[in-house]
Amino acid sequence: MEISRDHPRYRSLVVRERMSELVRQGVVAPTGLIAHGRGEAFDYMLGERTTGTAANAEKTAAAWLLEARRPVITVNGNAAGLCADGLLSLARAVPARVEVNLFHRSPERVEKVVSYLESRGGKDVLGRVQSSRLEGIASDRAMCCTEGIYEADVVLIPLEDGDRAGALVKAGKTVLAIDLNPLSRTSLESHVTVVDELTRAVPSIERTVLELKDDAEERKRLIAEFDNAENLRLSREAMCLRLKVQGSGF
Ligand code: PTJ
Repeated sequence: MEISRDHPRYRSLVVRERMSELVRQGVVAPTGLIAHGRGEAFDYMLGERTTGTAANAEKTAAAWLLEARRPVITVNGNAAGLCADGLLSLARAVPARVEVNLFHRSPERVEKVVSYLESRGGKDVLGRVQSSRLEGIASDRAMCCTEGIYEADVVLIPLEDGDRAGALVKAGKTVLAIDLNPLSRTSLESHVTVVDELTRAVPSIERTVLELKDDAEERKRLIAEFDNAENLRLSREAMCLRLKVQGSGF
């Protein structure tokens, strides 16, 4: 579909077209479009901007990634479709392993998402061979890579489902989520929830990774002072304010 650059929602329409095309290619799950629409609605309520609260969560996530012994970034179809280059760049900056882990899991789709990341320059992307299981999930979604999620101490989960976020927490991992819905189980269960749109959050986390590389003191301060319940409360408050003061662009 031809999209006019003058359209006020140009970027959103372009992203929707790309996600639809990636559904046709089998990278994004059909229901990934529903998840994307839910994300768009929450982002609208945020004013499609990174709040101060989200910026602080992004800094804290960067600090955790740098403090980790074995950091892993998980990637599903939506995350790959929206932000493959950004996530691979962040993984190189930390450095962290990248593991494809899907909600709608089939060997064919895992292969498609891994290959898609490789076509964008991803090296050593994990996911094809998943021989370990996360405790607490009955289905195949418990499967993960031994040298990836299973042995990770810190896991960044963009757009994760609640069951797996909870299982990762129970498994003793420090869980960093990127999720525009401050009410989701993933948001509530994670240690650090970045309530921001993925394509804004990931470059912001990477910028802080570069800034904090040689600043262990600031990393420790960010981690010690972070309170996820308060972070989520402030994120909900930002949405309420936006709804009350419609169109103010505050
Ligand atoms: O590729 P698969 O098979 O692993 O499936 C991926 C999806 C996303 C379909 C699957 O994990 C799923 O159903 O997720 P949920 O439970 O719908 O959760 C997705 C969360 O991400 C929701 O809370 C959305 O609000 C949020 N979200 C959607 N788009 C974005 C987002 N958060 C940040 N940035 C976005 N662009």
